[in-house]
Amino acid sequence: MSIQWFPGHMTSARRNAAETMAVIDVVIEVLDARAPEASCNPMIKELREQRQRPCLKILNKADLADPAITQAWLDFYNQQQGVKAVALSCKSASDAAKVPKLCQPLAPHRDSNHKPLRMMIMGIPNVGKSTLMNMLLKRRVANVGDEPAVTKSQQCHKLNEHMTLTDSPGLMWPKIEHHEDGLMLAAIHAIGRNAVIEEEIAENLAAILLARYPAQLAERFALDVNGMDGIGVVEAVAKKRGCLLKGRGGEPDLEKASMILLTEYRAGKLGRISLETPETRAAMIRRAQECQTDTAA
Ligand SMILES: Nc1nc2c(ncn2[C@@H]2O[C@H](COP(=O)(O)OP(=O)(O)OP(=O)(O)O)[C@@H](O)[C@H]2O)c(=O)[nH]1
Ligand SMILES: [Mg+2]
Repeated sequence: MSIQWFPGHMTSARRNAAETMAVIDVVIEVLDARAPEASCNPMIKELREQRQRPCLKILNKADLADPAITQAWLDFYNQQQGVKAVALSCKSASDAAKVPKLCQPLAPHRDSNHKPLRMMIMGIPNVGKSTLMNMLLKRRVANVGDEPAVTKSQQCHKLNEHMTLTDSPGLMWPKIEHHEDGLMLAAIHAIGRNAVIEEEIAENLAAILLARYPAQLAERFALDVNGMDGIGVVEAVAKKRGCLLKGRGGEPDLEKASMILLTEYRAGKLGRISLETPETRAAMIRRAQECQTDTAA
């Protein structure tokens, strides 16, 4: 079943974003460095391009992502017109402090009291937008929390005499085209729990870990992962962590084990792990196109 999550408040959030887009100079798009393209909202691109606004793409939570893969993504984005990309961990004050200086060259005509540089932070839920806002303002103006859709409305603050900053609610889009994207977005916790089946998300995460980070997976859960598949990993985690269904003859509690795998991955306990690379993404798109051609034939 495909994953879709577009709760009601996002319709008004989209409308408000379109209005604010008319009166800002630079979009700060916060992505998740572990799945940068999956976390790129096509609706934000469309709103930005309608108004021809330049964009600073922040690959945030870089502390949780594979550094070599993050570098490959930066090279990918820095070739795009009107885009500057940087990898940061906005939980760190010194990283967040780099943001205004990176935005300034994107709108060189906006640098005075008369013409302040106006920036809007956008992105999908739970990527760290409000964390960045609070860090830059050096006070807690926005609630933050490790769950999607904490922020429900925009707020604008003066950063200094010649800069303003708007935080906005996390935005999804009405139809996620690739099922793999939905699975990755759920794994990084950008999608509400009511819209996903955790076992499916954990199984897919386990399959990615088996393919690309088997040593980290084996070490974290003390497993011999040879010959295992995704669901086999979830079952093995259940056994290792004593997650058994009561009164069912020692049957593994896959739901509980799935949450353990997801929670530990999200917290970085398996190490710095990226879910997609420019190559895996290109292959995924090729597969989808081939599938479409086959269906049309
Ligand atoms: N590891 C890590 N965690 C981060 C980073 N930035 C933010 N977080 C955490 O990510 C979670 C979400 O942060 P928020 O700032 O609330 O995210 P948001 O994008 O405003 O989320 P919504 O308002 O729900 O759209 C919080 O638990 C933050 O502490 C980072 O650079 N690294
Ligand atoms: Mg927020």
